[in-house]
Amino acid sequence: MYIKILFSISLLLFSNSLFSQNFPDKNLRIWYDKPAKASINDIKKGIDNDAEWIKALPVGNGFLGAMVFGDVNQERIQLNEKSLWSGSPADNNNPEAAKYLGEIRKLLFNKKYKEANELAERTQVCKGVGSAKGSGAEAPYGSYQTLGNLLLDFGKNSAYNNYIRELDLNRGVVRISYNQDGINYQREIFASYPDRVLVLHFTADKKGAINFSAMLNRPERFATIYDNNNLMMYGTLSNGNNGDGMQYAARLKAINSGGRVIYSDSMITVKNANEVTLLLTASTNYKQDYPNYTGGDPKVTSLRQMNKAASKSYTVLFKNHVNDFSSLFDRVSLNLTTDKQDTIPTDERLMNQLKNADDPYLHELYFQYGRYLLISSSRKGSLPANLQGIWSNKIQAPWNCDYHADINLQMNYWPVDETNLGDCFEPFENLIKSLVKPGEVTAKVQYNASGWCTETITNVWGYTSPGEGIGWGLYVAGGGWLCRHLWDHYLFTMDYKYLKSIYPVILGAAQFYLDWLVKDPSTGKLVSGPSTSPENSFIAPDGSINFISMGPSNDQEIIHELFTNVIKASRILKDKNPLLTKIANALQNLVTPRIGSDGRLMEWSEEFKETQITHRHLSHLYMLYPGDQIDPEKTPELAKAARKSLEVRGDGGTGWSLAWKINLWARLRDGNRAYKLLKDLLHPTEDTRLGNTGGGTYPNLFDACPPFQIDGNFGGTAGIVEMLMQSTEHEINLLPALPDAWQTGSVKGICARGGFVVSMNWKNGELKSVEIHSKAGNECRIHYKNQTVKFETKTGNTYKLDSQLELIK
Ligand code: FUC
Repeated sequence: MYIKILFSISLLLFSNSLFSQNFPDKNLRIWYDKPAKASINDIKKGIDNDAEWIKALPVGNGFLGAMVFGDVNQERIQLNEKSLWSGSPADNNNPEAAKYLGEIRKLLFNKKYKEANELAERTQVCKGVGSAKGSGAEAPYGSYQTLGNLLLDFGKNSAYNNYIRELDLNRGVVRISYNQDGINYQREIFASYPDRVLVLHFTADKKGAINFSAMLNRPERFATIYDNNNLMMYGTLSNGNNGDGMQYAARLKAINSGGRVIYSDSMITVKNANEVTLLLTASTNYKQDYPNYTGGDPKVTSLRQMNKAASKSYTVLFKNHVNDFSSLFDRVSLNLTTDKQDTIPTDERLMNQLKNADDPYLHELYFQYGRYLLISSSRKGSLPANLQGIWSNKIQAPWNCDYHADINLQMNYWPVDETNLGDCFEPFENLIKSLVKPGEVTAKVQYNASGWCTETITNVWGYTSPGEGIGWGLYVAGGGWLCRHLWDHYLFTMDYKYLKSIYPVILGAAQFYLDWLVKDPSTGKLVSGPSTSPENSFIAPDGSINFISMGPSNDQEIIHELFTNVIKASRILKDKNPLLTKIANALQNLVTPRIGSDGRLMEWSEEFKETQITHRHLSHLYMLYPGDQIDPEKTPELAKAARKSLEVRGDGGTGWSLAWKINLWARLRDGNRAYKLLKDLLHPTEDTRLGNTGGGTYPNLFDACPPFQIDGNFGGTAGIVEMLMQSTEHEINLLPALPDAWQTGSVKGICARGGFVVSMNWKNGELKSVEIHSKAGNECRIHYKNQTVKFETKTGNTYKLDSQLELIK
């Protein structure tokens, strides 16, 4: 391969980019000309309507989340606090499991799949009720739960006009405006990270025109009281053992100019005010081996937060929020169309796609919305984004709204570094670190192994045991997959201190697999098992349907990648741990996936027929994406096999499955197919029934699994990056999968592995110029079409290359 070496020593460029003139920043908004129905009388009776909830607009600061309905006469703000979980820590490790491992492996090696699966189902699942099959609200596993509702009654019934409800993506603010009885009203709502408060600001263009009552409620387990000049809602959730679990408190305060504010134990009444600011704070006594959750009294914590926020004016709160939010959001801009006309409400835009219209502006919006959602649901100090980010209106949430480590949790963080939101990674890092201790117990009890492991599901209580069924709950590769993201974050940041802090975690995971892997007696090679290829099943030669086998491709790929990364990390850190020799030896002896007789990449070590050929999971394609062991140019045979697998799998599936496919097709350099999948992901739907097909997008642009699941949003955002730029630790590949529909455009501020920030523009499908900012002073290697160049960089400097990949002086 020919690589041109560019000399950049004297070519250091503008630290303040001139180039940015080519990137018109847009004011992006999602907007509607009608409210989502608040139906607060139904809500008071405990009747919720998901069909309206998926029209409401989300705000969040990583700790607090809210869904704003924007109804005129009665408003509903559905509330969340990220740590609000029922349940409690529990021991679900199965002490009987380890002694059957040998027998199950033997059965599998002897191709007695049915017997092995039956024995595994009896012996390898967790002890106790586990996640209660995704209905854990009253079990120790628990469920993430809604904090409740802020319900506003404006006491009016008259008609209104000029209605607009919008989410201003650049500022992270929801705005509602309308005219009623000749008066122009406006509401502004945001969740502030610096001030840890939800803020609602009400104005009108006529004095004394603001009247409403405000209540707090919850579907269960709540009381309200007047306390310290606040309306306070508080309660205690179930610990899953018929006892008291987590405590929470939420506080509401009204600050008025003009008129009056009257508090009672059940509501706040605002009369004839000119302007009102409502502040809402909330907290729980969550305490776990996790930074920042120290278990304080939530009534005290929420009061402290309230008093702090209330000492600031609305203008200051607004400014603090916008500065904070925009400092993250504005790092990246994407332009796929010169059409800045934003005259079509977002729900109509979604529907218009059915008329087969290409709408690159919608793709820009969707891309940036993913970034908006990540900033809103994952901030330093908070828990990571769960299955619904931070937004759930349920007491029993779908799948407990937990953390699934067989794709979903990882997908939530696919766009984090690429889209310049590395600051939002910390909650994920901390969750993974917090799993080491309980995961060591699971490794020991369940498998008699050292190191740590975790499986398909986890919650805020440190759950690392398998689930209750082998088909979906047994997945020892979960921990290894999580570790990919710890290492990958290093590749983006090149932060030595960070690498040091995660090294013991990835080494501990590798240690587990060293104990776990066994020699296949027929080949002498190392295989993982008994294990599943996430949630897929196969038909054994005797016709039985089975989940577990030895050496499923996904396990082998993940373990291979982990061992490789641990060795790389050890070299950087100059670690000489004796385990490393063992890891290096095991790596040499590890089975890697094969291509089957039908040309597909094999999902299992044998050519089994899958029960469902179009299954939503794409686990064996892990090494194509998120992994990087398959590349059309470097490993063309494997790439061809992966393509065949994808073709046969088809284009259907859940939202997250479609999102994964965007990334996979982009990695195969097929921009038009990736684009097709993006359009499939954006297919409008209002179906909220739990299912494993029918993915699409709700009117508020939330991803439909269905039901709402946020992974598809994040996977979609990551996929758009993959279409425009791909990177490994060695190379940045520009416009690798540009679809015909995006022939002209620009992107600013996306990040590449190796510590680079990339901005570029292209016209008629051809690169015009690219700007590379070096954060770590690494050598930069750029690939575009069939050209590769490389040049030295200095930390903090920016380099500009023209369409021929020549450095511009
Ligand atoms: C995995 C998927 C399901 C769903 C659930 C939360 O188990 O197979 O489709 O996304 O996670």
